[in-house]
Amino acid sequence: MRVIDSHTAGEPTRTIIEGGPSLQDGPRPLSLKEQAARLERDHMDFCQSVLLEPRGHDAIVGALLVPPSDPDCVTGVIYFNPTGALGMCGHATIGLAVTLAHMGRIAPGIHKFETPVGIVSVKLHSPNKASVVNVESYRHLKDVTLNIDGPGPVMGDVAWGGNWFFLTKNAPSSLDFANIADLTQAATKIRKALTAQKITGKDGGEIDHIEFTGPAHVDGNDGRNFVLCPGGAYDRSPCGTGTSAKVACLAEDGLLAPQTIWRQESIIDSLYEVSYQPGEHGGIIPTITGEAYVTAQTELLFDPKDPYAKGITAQIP
Ligand code: PYC
Repeated sequence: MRVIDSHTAGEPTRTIIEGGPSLQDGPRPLSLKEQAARLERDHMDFCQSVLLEPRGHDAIVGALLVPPSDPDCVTGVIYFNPTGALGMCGHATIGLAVTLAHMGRIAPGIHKFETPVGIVSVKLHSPNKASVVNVESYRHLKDVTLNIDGPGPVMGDVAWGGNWFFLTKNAPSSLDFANIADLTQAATKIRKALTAQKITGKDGGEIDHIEFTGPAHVDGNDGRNFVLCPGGAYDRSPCGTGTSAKVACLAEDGLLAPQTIWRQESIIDSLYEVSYQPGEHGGIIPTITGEAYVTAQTELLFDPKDPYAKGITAQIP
């Protein structure tokens, strides 16, 4: 299997160039959403073997390239992590654009990618910098109170940015690199409480990303976050879909005007610039700008005698 690795603002993406599973095998072509469901149903061993140790680690997001159903798109893509498929992924879309440029498949300019939750357009500014015009993002629930054993009630919003997020304004510890273990533990409790209290996104969508937000550390920036991704890994980048969800909440509260730049820091101090235009259905269309770098071109080998050929699956919480 051939892969190209990149990182976007510190968060890794592994793009599968050759050797991924085929998700189409019936008489009727499946939509990308159906193909993502099939990836989760039938190919979790592929997702885990490609991403987890000993070949990788649980923070990597995979990008499986598939033919687009819309001929205007350069490619279709299904993002996945070791626990399943993602709807959209902001950092991986920037990473994919930079990877396709590295391969000579796209040049600076505007390109469309088809994802399971809709078409996104990507402006490649230079070999390492891209802006993603994301799917329409919106707040679904405001000021939800969750009861958590230990810390007590936690209040937050439920918002969509291409994935479902629970966003709180009060982090349990300051948003510092040194507190990642505490933040991870607190966010994991919140995710469990959301499930136990049956709080979901629209149409029962699972809220699988938890985002603590707070003030920026650097003058001139606007905010900072910590995002726990599905599974146990935190996002090293400011999370493209998470910042889309955050900006949707700010817009709805009248705290950020259209076309105004919001500079979002991650827990490792990396940065995205995000702005928005009003969407057609009452939400916003965010544009996320960031930088990515290619880190490796690799052939992955799978020896059937290797007891860990399918990854160290005990890493999945
Ligand atoms: O950038 O949207 C994102 C993302 C989601 C999960 C990891 N990164």
